[in-house]
Amino acid sequence: MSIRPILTAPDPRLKAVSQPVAGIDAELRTLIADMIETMYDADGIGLAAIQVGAAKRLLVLDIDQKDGGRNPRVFINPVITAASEETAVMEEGCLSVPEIWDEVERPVRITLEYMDGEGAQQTLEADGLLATCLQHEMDHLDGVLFLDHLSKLKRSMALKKLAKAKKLKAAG
Ligand code: K2U
Ligand code: ZN
Repeated sequence: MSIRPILTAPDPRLKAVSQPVAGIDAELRTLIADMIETMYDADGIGLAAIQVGAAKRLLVLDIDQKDGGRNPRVFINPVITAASEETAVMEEGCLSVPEIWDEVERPVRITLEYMDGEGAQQTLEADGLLATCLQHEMDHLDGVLFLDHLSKLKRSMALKKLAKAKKLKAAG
């Protein structure tokens, strides 16, 4: 297993629409293991494949990390098949948008169809943090960042802050 570099905005690769996974092979299993290790190393609770430069409809998450316990979950070719009309606002961050946090409104409940890491087709009813995280990661699969849900002004200010931070980091 390896820790892979996480792409950060405004990297144009993050805007790619990821392609369906054709099948579970050794290469995909390595990518999944690397994504899980990379997520934990970055103290994240979710990670989409595009964030490590792989434009595949694949995400991992672990919202159960308590006292060092780990419960990583794998979602291959996930599709949201239903979403509640009821919405809620939650503050979101993103490993690809460092040091920026803001509120995003999303449906509170979703139904998700996906293939799990063992290749079994699953249906999941999610709410709370799991629903928010899944929707955040699903956005990544379509090249959408949580910034894209913000006002033009807030998004512009965030991108300017990110570009400045990247410039300072490059200058050492
Ligand atoms: O996509 C990601 O970068 C993973 C997100 C998952 C998430 C976002 C919003 C709401 C729920 C989950 C990150 O794990 S959010 C937490 C975070 C952000 C920056 C640095 C460390 C942790
Ligand atoms: Zn994210």
